[in-house]
Parts: sequence; structure tokens; C-alpha cells
Amino acid sequence: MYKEAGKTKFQIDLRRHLREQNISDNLIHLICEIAEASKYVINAVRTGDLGVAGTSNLYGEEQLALDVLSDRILRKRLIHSGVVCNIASEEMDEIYQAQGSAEGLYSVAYDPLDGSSLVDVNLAVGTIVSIYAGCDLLQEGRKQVAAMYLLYGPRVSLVYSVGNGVHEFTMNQLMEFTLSRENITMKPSGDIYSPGGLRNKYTPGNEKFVNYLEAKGSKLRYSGGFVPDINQILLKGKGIFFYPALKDAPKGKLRLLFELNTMAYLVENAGGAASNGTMSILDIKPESLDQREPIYIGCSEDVAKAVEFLKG
Ligand code: AFP
Repeated sequence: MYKEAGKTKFQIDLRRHLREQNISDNLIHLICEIAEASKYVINAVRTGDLGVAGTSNLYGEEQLALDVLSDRILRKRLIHSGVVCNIASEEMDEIYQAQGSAEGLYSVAYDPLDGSSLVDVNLAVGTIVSIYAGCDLLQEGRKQVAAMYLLYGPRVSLVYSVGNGVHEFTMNQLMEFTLSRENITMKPSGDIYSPGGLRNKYTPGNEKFVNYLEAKGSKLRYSGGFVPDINQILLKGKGIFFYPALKDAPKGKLRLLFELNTMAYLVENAGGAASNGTMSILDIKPESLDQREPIYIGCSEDVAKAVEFLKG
């Protein structure tokens, strides 16, 4: 604790905050290792090659050099953490086994650099991480023991939950993460909307939902980066992000394991909701690593309204 300009401040760092949660030492170590790895990812984002890698990922999408490098940074750190069993990444074709099943280990699913195609135009991007106890990565999102993302914007922030509130940390000048917001909570309804996908490919229910949002005066806020778009809604505590099923993409675009489960866990823990239009994202039992789902995520009443329009 120190005094600055007459104010008393508590500089709580990530490790200290984690120690106050009722979680294992291994999980504390793992979350801190991911936070450490993010410092190298930021360096790659800020100074790395903007070209393509000449390879493609699990979805057949062309990988950027930054995707491949960020993936290597995260994976290496996870392997050396000594507390990880299985690792799945949006950038890898299959599960990587760091070590065999043993008591107290965790498995991790992550997107090392979500929104990487936005780096060349200097928009915000992020890292998205889901952590499960044991070696099974195809568990319902509700079974996550921790969810976190890192946002690389004008500032670097880390948002995490271990099921006991949602907390934001901001990187300081010493590159340490210190607590900036504790127990983030969302309002029941909001006035921001972030709609993914081409509108001329929307189904009638989605079209009606957008008309409803515009009629109620919601402002359009969409950057094309899932992490900054969700961060805005979560931290302002209001609004809805959706990437619906499209006429030519019945499962939408976003990935259940690498994008949706993490954000659904964080938003639900902040009092919001996340649905694929028929059920909670966190109750979906994944069938494969590359599963996609439509998503409506944000204030609970706004998500409920979307579901109502889809049924209608
Ligand atoms: P990239 O990683 O290929 O840039 O995709 C980013 C993303 O998965 C997610 O961050 C955005 O919410 C979504 O795609 C944006 O998709 P559209 O470009 O179709 O709006």
C-alpha cells in the first residue's frame, strides 16, 4: 500500500489476488505462467513480421507468422509449466500431450492471437484461454476451472475468473499485472450491440432482432476483434455481441473451444448470459475441437430477447 496525491492505493498483483481465491497452487502457477507468456506475445504483436506463415490451421485458414509465433510462445510455456496434461490451440491440428494423466494437472484450450488479421491495421487483438481440470478437453464450458483473456490494446489488460467473480488487471510500467477492477458486474440490459456476419445472410429472426435493437436506440460498436468487442460490453456492463448462424453458415463463425466457452464463462460470472440461440453456450457438450456455434452474449435480458426473436 502506498500514498499518491493524497489517495490510498492498493497495488494488488495477479499472484496475490489468485492466492486469495480458493484454488490449487498448480492453478495459480498456470495462470501466472500464461500471464508471463503474454508479455512475449505482446512483443511479437508490436514488432513481429506481419506476413503470412505459408501454413494453414485446423480450419484451413491461412496462418500469419504472428499466429504461429504466438502459438509457439504459449505452448512452450504451458509445456514447461509442469502442471499441464493436454493442450489444444486454434492454431494446432490436434491435441498436444504435454504429459500423461496425473493428479492435479490441467488441460488448456486457447486462441493465441485472436483477431490477428487486424494487427496490420493496428486494431486491438487478444489471447483467449480456457482451463479444465484433468486431461479431457471436450468438457462442457461450465466445467472450466478458470477462464481468462488478455487484451492487447492501447493498454494491456488481463481479465480472469475462477468462478468467484470476474476481475481485471492492467499491465503497469514494470510489466506487472495489477488489479484495476474487481467483481465486474453486468446490467440486465444495455444499449450497445456488436453484430458479426453479413446482414444479407441473416435469417429472419436475426434480422428482426437487429431492427428491435436499432428501434430501442442501441449503438453499433463492432471492431472485428472478439476480445476487444467482448471487453467493451463486459467492462461497461451493458450490451450484446452476437455472431449468428448465417444462411450459408448454419453454425456461424466462432469456435466453441477456443473463443466462446471462455467468454461465456466470464460473462455469466459477471451476471450476463451466453446462448447459441437454443441453449446456454456453457451447457454444450463439445463433439470436436473445431466445433463452431452461433453466439448471443452479453446482458441477460438482451440475450433472452434474441432467443425470443429466433423462436418467433
Ligand atoms: P481472425 O482471427 O481471422 O482475424 O478472426 C477474428 C474473429 O475470429 C473474431 O475475433 C471476430 O469476432 C470475428 O472473427 C470477426 O469476424 P468477421 O470478420 O466475419 O466480422
